[in-house]
Amino acid sequence: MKALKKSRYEPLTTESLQWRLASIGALTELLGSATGWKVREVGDGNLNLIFIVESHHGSLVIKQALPYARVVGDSWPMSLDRTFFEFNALTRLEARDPGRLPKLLYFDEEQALMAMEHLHPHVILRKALIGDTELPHLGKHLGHYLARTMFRGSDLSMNAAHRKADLALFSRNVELTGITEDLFFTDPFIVHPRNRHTPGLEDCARAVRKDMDLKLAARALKAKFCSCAETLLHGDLHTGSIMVTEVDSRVIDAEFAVYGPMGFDIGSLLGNFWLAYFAQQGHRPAAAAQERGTLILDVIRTVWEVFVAEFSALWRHERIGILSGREFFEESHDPLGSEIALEQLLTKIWEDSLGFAGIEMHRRILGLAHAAELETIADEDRRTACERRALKMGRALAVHQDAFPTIDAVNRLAVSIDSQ
Ligand code: SR1
Ligand code: MG
Repeated sequence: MKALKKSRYEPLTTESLQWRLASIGALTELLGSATGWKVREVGDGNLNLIFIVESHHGSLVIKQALPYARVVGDSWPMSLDRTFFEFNALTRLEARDPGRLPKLLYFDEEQALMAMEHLHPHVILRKALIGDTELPHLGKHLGHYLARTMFRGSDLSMNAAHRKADLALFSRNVELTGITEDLFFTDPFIVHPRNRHTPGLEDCARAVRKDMDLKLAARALKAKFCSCAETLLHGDLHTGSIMVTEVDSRVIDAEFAVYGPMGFDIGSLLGNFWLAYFAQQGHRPAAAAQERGTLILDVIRTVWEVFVAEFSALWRHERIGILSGREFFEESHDPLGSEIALEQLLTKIWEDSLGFAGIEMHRRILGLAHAAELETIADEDRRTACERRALKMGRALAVHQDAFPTIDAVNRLAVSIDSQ
């Protein structure tokens, strides 16, 4: 009989980290001998342990998976495999848009841990959007990131063998993909014990569960997420998965990576920006909320416009994959056909993105995992009012994905709902 291999996995603690990782060269090279390390646990996400380790020589971050979902506790067991998928996603996404993710320093699959660059003085984007941080480069950084990772992880860029091997690898990320399928596309639209919402929204939650058009949209978008393996997604690209300073933007937390439709990452991100927009009235007086809101809408516009420009440039100059279609167009003296194909693809990505954004806005208000931009509004009546407006916008996007010709048209709808 084959003996079962006993895993050496053990969660780290602030006390044990120093001696358990003392002999890892990648760490001592940066931090010096472990006797001089100062360790603190700073994780405030839904899943993992996050330690910052500092010494006189430098600092780094250790991220370790727990065998359960931290946000719920050990009643929700979870496999440790997510670190393996995050490691594989991180290396690929970083190669596709160099410098936009934290540098990886060390990976131990059995301990489900990674050591990474300590991003500082960066803060989580959710916090920056609630506060007053200037973000003049954010839209450009994220537009480039989306275009480069969406394009370069797809059949437009990769050869068949490489693309299919990656598709097979990430299709094993069943557990976390399943969480997205449930939490994103199903729970907010049914009665489920995982759901929670601000008490004043009970009528909205009930109306959502009876809204046939919205549920049809959620089902169709879930089908697209499950079956349209278009590119390697980050898989959880919200404003809590981005760290920023005024000049830098970094994408973190890629453990939900899976092959899926390009619009999923774009829509998740834009949906969270619109949530941050609707939260502003809960955080400051009307004039200041309007000013901060305008800045957020500008970031949204820039993300989309830079995405389109960069994706179009990659289409014209870097289309070397199995699905390039060059044989139909450029190689058949039909350059116009290539431009039309690009236009058609961008329209599909645009409509998908709006649909996914609408669903993300629902699940962050009615589901399990909420958005700090709204959650930190202390006054419950104000929070309820902000969330009602966000849900109205979310429904319009999910149900009428094809009704918005431009990003400005969507932003105009946001302004008009926000002023009601
Ligand atoms: C149990 S995990 C809940 C949520 O946290 C992650 O950040 C994802 O957004 C997931 O849906
Ligand atoms: Mg996360």
